[in-house]
Amino acid sequence: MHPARQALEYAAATLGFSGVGVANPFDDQGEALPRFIASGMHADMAWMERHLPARQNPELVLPGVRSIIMLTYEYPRSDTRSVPGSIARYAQGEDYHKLLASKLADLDETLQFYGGTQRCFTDSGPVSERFFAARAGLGWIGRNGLLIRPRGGSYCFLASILTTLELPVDAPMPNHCGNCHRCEQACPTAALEDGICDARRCLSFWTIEAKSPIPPDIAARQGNHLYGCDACQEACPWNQPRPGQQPRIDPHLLMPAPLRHMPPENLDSMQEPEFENIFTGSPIRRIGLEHLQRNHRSGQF
Ligand code: B12
Ligand code: SF4
Ligand code: SF4
Repeated sequence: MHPARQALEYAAATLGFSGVGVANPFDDQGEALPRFIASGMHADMAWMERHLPARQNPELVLPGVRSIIMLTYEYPRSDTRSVPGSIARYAQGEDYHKLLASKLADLDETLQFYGGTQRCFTDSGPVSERFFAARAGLGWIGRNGLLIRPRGGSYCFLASILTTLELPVDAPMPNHCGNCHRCEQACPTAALEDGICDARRCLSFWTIEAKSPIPPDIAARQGNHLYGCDACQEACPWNQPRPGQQPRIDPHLLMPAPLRHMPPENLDSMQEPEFENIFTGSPIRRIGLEHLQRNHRSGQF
């Protein structure tokens, strides 16, 4: 094994990453992303338009890039209930951007030792993380648009390291969705079509990213989704618990008791200091109190 790859795998496992793979940054990404943007499926996420050139050409993100290292980091599979409503699994605990940033900085240091220059991201940069994770052999892109791993399903964060080191690439794996369409059937707002999620219909977009009021036709199907949505993952057979497969979950990502047990009336009448108290350090803080209350007023709790 390439010595840098060996060191990387060892360091990544020590830091709690569950998978590592390497892809060629210049693999053809096809037309899915430009089509997504041209048809307006990115809703009002204007930054996606700005990122498009860099997404399609990793050389613009890191001049001299030779490899893209993709990593997975598990998040909880347990239920999503908090008393005020359902919170997507990935957002129940501490903010993963911060949690993973320091681990990625450690991996950057490891690779510097081998002469590499790196840029690291997790959901934070102009990198097609699902595409490269699939190319790096970590899983396949399911009909819900997510990276599915045969031994872990889709409940994981993806992180990427662009490096100037030339590392041997991994082989992609076949798609195992077969004739299953459960994710499409389970989506409350019919947002999935041909493996692409239309953000204009997605509850994750409306409860997290949207700055405007949730439109009535979406709100009518919101159910108890307070922040994010996991319906297209809960339906997936690859996410069902299997005997002998209990991944180690970082305790920082578990839902803290004050959030799990917060009475709903507290949310409706909450003021900024209490919001800061409960949500500092959580990814939910980013949307602010006003939008969390908007989500609570519009759904069916
Ligand atoms: C924008 C965004 C969103 C938006 C838009 C969703 C969407 N339609 O992608 C919103 C806010 C709605 C969202 C929601 C969610 N998101 Co999001 N999101 C992103 C982000 C920042 C960009 C995704 C994007 O560009 N989408 C547009 C599509 C067209 O591009 P793409 O996903 O990269 O797909 C590529 C391939 O599929 C490929 N492709 C597709 N078809 C074909 C066919 C051929 C032939 C070829 C060659 C290529 C190809 O082309 C695309 C470009 O390379 C990524 C992080 C990142 N930088 O990648 C996270 C990310 C995809 N999100 C993530 C998560 C966890 C979620 C949610 C589950 C959160 C939640 N519980 O509420 C939901 C799931 C919704 C869903 N079913 O997709 C994770 C996914 C982890 C995983 N296991 O896959 C990511 C990777 C963040 C991370 N680093 O962990 N998200
Ligand atoms: S996150 Fe929810 S609304 Fe969005 S595509 Fe998946 S099931 Fe549909
Ligand atoms: S629910 Fe079925 S179709 Fe959807 S991603 Fe999972 S296996 Fe694929």
